[in-house]
Amino acid sequence: MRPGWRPFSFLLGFGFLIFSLSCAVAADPEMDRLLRSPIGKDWVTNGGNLTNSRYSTLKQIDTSNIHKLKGAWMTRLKGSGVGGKYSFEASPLVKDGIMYVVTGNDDVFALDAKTGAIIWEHWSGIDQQISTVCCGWVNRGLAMGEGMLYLGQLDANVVALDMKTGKVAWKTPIEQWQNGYGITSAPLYYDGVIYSGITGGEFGVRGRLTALNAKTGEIMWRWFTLPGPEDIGGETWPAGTDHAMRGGATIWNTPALDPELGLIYFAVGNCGPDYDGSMREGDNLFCTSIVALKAKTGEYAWHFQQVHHDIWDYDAASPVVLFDTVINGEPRKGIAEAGRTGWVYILDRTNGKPLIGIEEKPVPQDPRQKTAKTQPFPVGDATVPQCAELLPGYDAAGCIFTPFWETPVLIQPSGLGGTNWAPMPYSPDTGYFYVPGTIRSSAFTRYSDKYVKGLRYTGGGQSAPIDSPMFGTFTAIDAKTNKIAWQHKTPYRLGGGGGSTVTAGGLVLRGEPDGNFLALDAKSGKELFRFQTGFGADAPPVVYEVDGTQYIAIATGGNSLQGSAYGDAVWVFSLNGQLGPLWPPPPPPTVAGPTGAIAAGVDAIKIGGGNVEYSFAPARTRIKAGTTVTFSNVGDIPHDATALRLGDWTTGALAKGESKSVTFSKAGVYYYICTPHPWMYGQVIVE
Ligand SMILES: [Cu+2]
Repeated sequence: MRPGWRPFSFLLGFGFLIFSLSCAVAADPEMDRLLRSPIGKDWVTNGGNLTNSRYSTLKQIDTSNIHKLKGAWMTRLKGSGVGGKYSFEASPLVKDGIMYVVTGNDDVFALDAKTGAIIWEHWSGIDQQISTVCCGWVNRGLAMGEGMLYLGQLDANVVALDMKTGKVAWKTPIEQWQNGYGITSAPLYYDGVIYSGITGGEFGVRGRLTALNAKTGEIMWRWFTLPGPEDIGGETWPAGTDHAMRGGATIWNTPALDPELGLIYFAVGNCGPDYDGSMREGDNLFCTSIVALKAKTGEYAWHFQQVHHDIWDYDAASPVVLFDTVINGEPRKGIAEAGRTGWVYILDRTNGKPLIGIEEKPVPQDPRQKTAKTQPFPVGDATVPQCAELLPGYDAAGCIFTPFWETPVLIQPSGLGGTNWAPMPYSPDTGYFYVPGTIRSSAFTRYSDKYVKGLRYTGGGQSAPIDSPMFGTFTAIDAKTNKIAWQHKTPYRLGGGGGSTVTAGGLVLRGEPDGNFLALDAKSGKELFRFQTGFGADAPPVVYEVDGTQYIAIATGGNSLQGSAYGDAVWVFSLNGQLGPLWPPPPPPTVAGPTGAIAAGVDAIKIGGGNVEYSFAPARTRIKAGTTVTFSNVGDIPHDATALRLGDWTTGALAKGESKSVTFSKAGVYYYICTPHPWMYGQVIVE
């Protein structure tokens, strides 16, 4: 042995001792233990535990007795987040008999999980004028630890509340909403750190994961999803330009974390500008990717890109799911994510390599869009159709990865489909993922767009043709093969809101946009239970236990993008519940286009009124030829009215309070949309 090794090894040993001491004093060891454990009595983080698998080990309620389920309680949250501009998608958290839930207005309520009585409430007081909300006012949930609750707000603040009182403990802006940023994802708490994503992919932002000290709110590190020229991935953007600095790549959902591997995982959203790839030649990392970082330091570990050089708004927006499996007799550590492409991407979470197989295949090219030569095609089945039919009035239709330029091209998947923000659970009993999907065609077009800080920057648009069908699928995907085990066609689009949860009692639990809460047999898909909640049921359920009784909870408050009935209710079910169903609310639309009665002779159309924001009122009007119609923005964010077919007119962007008039001289049926919010439809019938 060489001299000099001894003091060196002594120093090493000493360093190790300090390190283990600092590990031993975890800030909240009980919470860390619950987060690492299978999901039991408490539901302590958005995805149930660090895996995001949403698999509850509770089995008092099972396939044999689910038919006896009734409402245990239903509580209205005092009008918080009620209105067409909001979505209620949060997973309630439950710990020690208390439920914590956040609404689309970032308001937080603590409820007695047994009775539904409100214990405290925290009103966010959030600025109602935020003009950079992309896709409805929504908050997907909370995190908890160290006696605090954590939430990300639409104004890009991360906030900590005292769990006992709801009082603000700290508040950290991780960006400014005026620059296009916001937060809609539930944060993740683990080992003294809060991890938060950020939104703004439609506003030319630079996406990032932010790690904050859970005790103080201090920002510890940031990892940018868009690399600088010298960073890993920097070569996938054109040299000498700064397009990467406004390339979107936001994080829409809660990360997962593997404490043994020391890695944090998350899905990254679409590239910006969404539909114009002409100036950003290259694969554009880390848009539409699954990324793994070292959880302590934020150092890059690996990535897998689902769509190269995205021009279709094909986010990876659903939370990543960690699962363990056996393939060819070998135990493997898996990670999976359901994409907007309609595929589930299944990888080895130690290294990011495909676990089952994903092939790079040549795809159609358009040099103007600088399309990638190949795209990844996962082995197995897609959960939604990936080709669009040609419809009257359109020149072109194509399949997934078909490019487009200024002439509209019909493509599937589109809109919120295949799977958007909704979570996908995994059951170790069945070995299935449960995947919600949206089926809809849209016409994609590219136009040139100028980047202005804080304004929309999408470089094109997509809208579903008038009267074209919109519906969904709910699919069990076998994790060993990536093939469909069973599939239901659903009357409404799934995968925007919603999502499901699976239990050791053999049940898959989910809401339906028409207000129904459903329980299915996890193995066969057979529907076992259906209960009308009275409001759009577009949130993923959670499962918990208090005093020996198992409960199932779901937030029912509708969804602005689905058009499901809004409200402010939390429903909780149990086997000894006493409450029956409510009257069904109006169902969401199943074809694209304007809805509602045709107003006679109305020539003043309000945009964004009545707290609905994403609407024209009246949406349909019948007028005489030669009438001048005035469009007025009475909402909070910029809107427009732009011809969809027949004619070529637009009001241009109207800020709050602005109006513009359009004269309709010729008879005909004129459809229009709001270009930043293409799910807003209007119709002028001219006679
Ligand atoms: Cu709009």
